Amino acid sequence: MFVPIMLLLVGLGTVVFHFISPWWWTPIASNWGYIDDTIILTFWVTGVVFVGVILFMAYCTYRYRYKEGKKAEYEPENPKLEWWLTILTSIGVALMLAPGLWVWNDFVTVPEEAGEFEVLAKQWEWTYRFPGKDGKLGTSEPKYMNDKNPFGINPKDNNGRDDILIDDSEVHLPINKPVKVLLRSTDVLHDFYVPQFRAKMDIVPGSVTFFWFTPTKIGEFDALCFELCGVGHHAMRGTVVVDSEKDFQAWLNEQPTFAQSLAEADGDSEKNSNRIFSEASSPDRGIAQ
Ligand SMILES: [Cu+2]
Repeated sequence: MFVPIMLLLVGLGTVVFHFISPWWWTPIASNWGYIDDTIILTFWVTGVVFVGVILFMAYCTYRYRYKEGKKAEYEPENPKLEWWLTILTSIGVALMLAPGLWVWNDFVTVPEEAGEFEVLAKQWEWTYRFPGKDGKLGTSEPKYMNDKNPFGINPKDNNGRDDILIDDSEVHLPINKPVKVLLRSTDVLHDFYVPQFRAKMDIVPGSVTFFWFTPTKIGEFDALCFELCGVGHHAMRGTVVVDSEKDFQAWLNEQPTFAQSLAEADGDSEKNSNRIFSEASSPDRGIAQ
């Protein structure tokens, strides 16, 4: 009796712990309730199977326990049972995976009205860039990166001159506005993750990855790097502040544009900034990676 009772206790304990566990997700602060729904569905499917298997094992270890003179039968094939197992397993796996196809499709289909901003990751900090008044981010390339142009914005691209640079780990976003997050890295793999937004994406040097979401709660949230990226990985943290539209605009207006930050970097002179433009674009300038 010992084994069946222990099995039942393990099953019961696991289920009870799942419901009273002190570890659960932080309250959601974005539109991605779908992500939670699919995980909860997975918990249900795997939970039902787990309880079923435990009960079955407890029953078998009790019903077929050792008895004097009883002999086990050898039955290597049972097509009927195998069919049932195959069908039930397929239904379970399909239930877990199929909803993900719809959710993923949504996840990579950015709404047309979405705004955008860029996250630039480097060991071990976050910086950000917003499009300026023209609504367009300027093109960027590693060859333009230097001390005065850490974002590597193409100085010849007019779309980039009014880009707003956030050379700080804290970024603000307006509430209830869908936003496309473009992700770049200057060095190694990183991953931008705000747990409350239920959305994250790897950042791959040499390419621009993206995801989108709509912040739905005003507040301050931790942005974590979710890809082991070196000894400072644990400290690679940022802050996303979700503001009302008014507060967001007020904050954004205080941030320097690319043209301004270039001028500032070169002694507040617009004339000098033009010189940097031409310097930065010469091919032999240092590349930051
Ligand atoms: Cu990182």
